[in-house]
Amino acid sequence: MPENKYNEQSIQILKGLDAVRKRPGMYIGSTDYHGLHHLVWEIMDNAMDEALNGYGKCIRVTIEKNNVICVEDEGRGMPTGRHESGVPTIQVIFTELHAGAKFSSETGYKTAGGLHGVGASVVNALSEWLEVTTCYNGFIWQMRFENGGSKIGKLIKLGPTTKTGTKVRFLADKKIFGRIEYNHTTIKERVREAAFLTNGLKMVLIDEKQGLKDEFCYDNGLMAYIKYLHEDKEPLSDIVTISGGNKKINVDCAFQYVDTVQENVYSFVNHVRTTDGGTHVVGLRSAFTKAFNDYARNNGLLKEKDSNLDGSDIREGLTAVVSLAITEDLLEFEGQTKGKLGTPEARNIVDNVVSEKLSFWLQENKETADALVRKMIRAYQAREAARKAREEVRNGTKKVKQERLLSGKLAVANSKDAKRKELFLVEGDSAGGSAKQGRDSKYQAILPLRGKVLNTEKASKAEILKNEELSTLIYTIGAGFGDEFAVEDSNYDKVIIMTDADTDGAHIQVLLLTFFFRYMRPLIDAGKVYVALPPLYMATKGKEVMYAYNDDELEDIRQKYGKVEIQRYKGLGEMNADQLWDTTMNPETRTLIQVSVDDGISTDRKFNILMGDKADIRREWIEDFVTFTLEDKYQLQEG
Ligand code: TSJ
Repeated sequence: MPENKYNEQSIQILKGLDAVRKRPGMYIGSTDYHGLHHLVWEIMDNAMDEALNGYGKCIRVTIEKNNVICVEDEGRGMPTGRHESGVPTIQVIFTELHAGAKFSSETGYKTAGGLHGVGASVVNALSEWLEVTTCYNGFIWQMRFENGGSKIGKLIKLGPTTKTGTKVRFLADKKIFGRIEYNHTTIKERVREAAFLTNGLKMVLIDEKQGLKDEFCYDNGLMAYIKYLHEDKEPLSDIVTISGGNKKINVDCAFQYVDTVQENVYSFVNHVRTTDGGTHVVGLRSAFTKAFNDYARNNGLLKEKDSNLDGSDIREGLTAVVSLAITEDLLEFEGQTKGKLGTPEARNIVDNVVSEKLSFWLQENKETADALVRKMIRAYQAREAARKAREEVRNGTKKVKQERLLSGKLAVANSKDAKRKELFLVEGDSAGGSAKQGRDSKYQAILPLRGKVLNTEKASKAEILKNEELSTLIYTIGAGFGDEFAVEDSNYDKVIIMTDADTDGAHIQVLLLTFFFRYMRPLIDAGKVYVALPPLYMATKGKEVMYAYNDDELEDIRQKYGKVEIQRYKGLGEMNADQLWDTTMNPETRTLIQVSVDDGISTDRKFNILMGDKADIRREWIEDFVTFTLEDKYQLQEG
């Protein structure tokens, strides 16, 4: 029972927290891995707010041994006075939904609290316990909540201090989240990102479970960010940084061109990623289009008869980070997930700031600028060639398409029901043979892949269409690729990558996932891309046959059955058709790993590293590949 009196207001409050516990998804999106980490982001964002407004130079995040999360800042502390209702303000902040905003200063910058943030009370509602300790006005204060905020402790004055700052520790509720397991890499990337976005702020991550400590602090964060993203890339320009703006909107931008075809524009508003861009990104793009076209014309690289360079050609190989600080009164967000900036003023400010500095930079660096423009003209020509190739294909006869499919030795599924059909991409002809024999031919199609899959991180669209394996894959799925990919046209509900559980198999997985990530991203986002999980061992005892998918399972079988005969599968080809069906393909018994990507920058970087130029870095990553994918990118699901 709460220690405070049960008045009408506290009943209201408990109802609010109860609503959060009843429907957590409404407040944090989901109760899986993402939802759990959302709690950490929420608390971190509050500490970041304080730093963003200039209070405190260090934020420390700790993953404690028992999965308690601790976030500490060196800000002003939290106000310890009483709210007009008579209860401590801190209590209101942690028990009343959406109370946070009311207690922040009106004119300052705001991070997630003002965006899609849900408030500290939601974290409290979803925690077994939460404890806040704050040094404010010369004293240390502490308050503790239990059981989703339903048991409220007293605000206790612990003693005097000369410091200021706030520390929040909480244990997420396993009744809500099931297993409480934080991902070190996910949290580390977020902590690092925070440091990139706030010059001079020291971000520390301590992982007590793994005994790891990381510190990130940058004087020129955006430049360091680009350097980090381009670790293994061949640069075509220096890293350029641009800053400007007015009292209400501050613009920081950094960019660099590298030797690839991808465009990567990462945008932030008040330190929160705007995944869907918005007016600031529109302004940035418009500045690049204008500045490069002006430069190309003024310097005779585009003649009068030539048409302007297209924005998409100008942005090939460009990585840019644009980070805005906007005062609360001008903040506007759009879209379902509120990931898109709507503030109209942001467009012109970014456009003006970037245009001016970019034009100046181009004039000052003519050699680089000329080389970039020549590359853009080549990009335009390549795009034209790819468009022609696509048109030929689209206008081609059925016979041409049929030949393409046959050349890939696709074993089609008989059903026409795209909602139930599955496409297995199988490594090698021999495994392909077993898969064709073992499958359910009504719903399962098999496409064997021979040899190496093309590395699409470096390839142009025209090269992809020329590549037999990938063009067959594109026609088989039947929904186009690249910008024109239309997931609703997919001939299959699941596309399942089935490779051997060895390094070669992992490499083929990476190459295929790179292709899906870069050219059929909506297929991944729709949850239609999977990796099959074949067993590593077959154990037999008399007539009984058992399969183990990892060493732990094998050990379990040994414990349970004593002496068993064990066969280690080196590849899918060693399994006969029945075994392959039973263990890996039968929807009733198989385990599939659904591929999902965090909308993070780190994902992009991983693909860059995996598929980029520097073979030595790549090899290291590939050797780690299985752990990397299981922890960071794949979520296990049955069925
Ligand atoms: F999320 C949270 F509430 F639990 C939380 C808040 C967690 C952490 C780690 C830090 C914080 C936090 C809040 N750090 N610093 C503050 N600052 C204030 O709440 C504050 C202090 C002074 C004034 C003022 O106008 O004097 C205003 C505010 C919002």
